[in-house]
Amino acid sequence: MKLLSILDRDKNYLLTAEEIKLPLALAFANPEDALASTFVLYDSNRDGYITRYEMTQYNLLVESSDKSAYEIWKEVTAEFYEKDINKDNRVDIDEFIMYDLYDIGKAIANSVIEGF
Ligand SMILES: [Ca+2]
Ligand SMILES: [Ca+2]
Repeated sequence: MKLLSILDRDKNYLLTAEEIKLPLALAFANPEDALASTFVLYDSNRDGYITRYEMTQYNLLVESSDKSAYEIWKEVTAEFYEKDINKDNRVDIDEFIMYDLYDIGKAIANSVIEGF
């Protein structure tokens, strides 16, 4: 799961002012810290790398239950290969941050942000 999908509660790939105000204020203050705290949610054995297995475990926990484990596995595989920039079969914190910041940047550019 991407940070964007946590912020974008109605899942329309646009962030409204209400959706982003608090988390984004925090993220602007320290985007790397905000993402680093997401990273440790995935890295269950705390070795500093997210494996495809760890990402699958996490998504099985947080995804809605109407998806089969196989569907989640397929989604994770696609997301994992996008995130694993140097193709060493694990995602480190730099790869994780780069991927999410790019995504959030796009969403902000797409959004009409009132009062921000
Ligand atoms: Ca790990
Ligand atoms: Ca990697």
